[in-house]
Amino acid sequence: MIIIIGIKYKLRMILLECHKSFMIIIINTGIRMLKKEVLDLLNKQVNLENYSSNLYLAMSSWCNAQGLEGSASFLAKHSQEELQHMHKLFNYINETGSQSLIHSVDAPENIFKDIKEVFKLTFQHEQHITNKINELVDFTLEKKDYATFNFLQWYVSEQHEEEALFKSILDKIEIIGLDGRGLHLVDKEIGKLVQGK
Ligand code: OFO
Repeated sequence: MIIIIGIKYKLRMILLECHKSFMIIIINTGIRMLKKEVLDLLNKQVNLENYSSNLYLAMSSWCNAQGLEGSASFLAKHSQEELQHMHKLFNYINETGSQSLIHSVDAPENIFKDIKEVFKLTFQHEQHITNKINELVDFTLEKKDYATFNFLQWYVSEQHEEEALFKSILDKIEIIGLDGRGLHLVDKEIGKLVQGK
């Protein structure tokens, strides 16, 4: 007699147990796999987070070349955070038994007009990311993928914080200005954000 339990989802483990004339095959099914359209969008987001990390790293490098150490270390740290965002998505996808796909990413800008342009671009980029996250959230609801919808709430809150952070830096630049010692003061203020001072 053969009893097979659970063949609905991805096969993870097969345990054979022989007992006299009975053979029981237990198949541990793992958890639900993602719908293909949801998976495709999540994979796009993985690569977008990777791009964000590279973009902020390129900005950090530019700041460093200008002697703007505070901004350089702030952006390098933020580049690391973007990698964490990428890995969080990557892990979620793989935990569902689906496969996260890593693609090549476009080269980011490397040359900027001034520090104001750098932070204007970061703010615009974060707004773009927020739109992408919102599209994903909408789509998961439409597809009734409540687990992914729930998972994405972390990104919704994170985007709110990031937009507020980059907007506050832009405000500082506006208030202090970049003339005379302004640039030095701005850079110092941005550097303080690394230690959360
Ligand atoms: Fe800066 O944002 Fe990622 O998600």
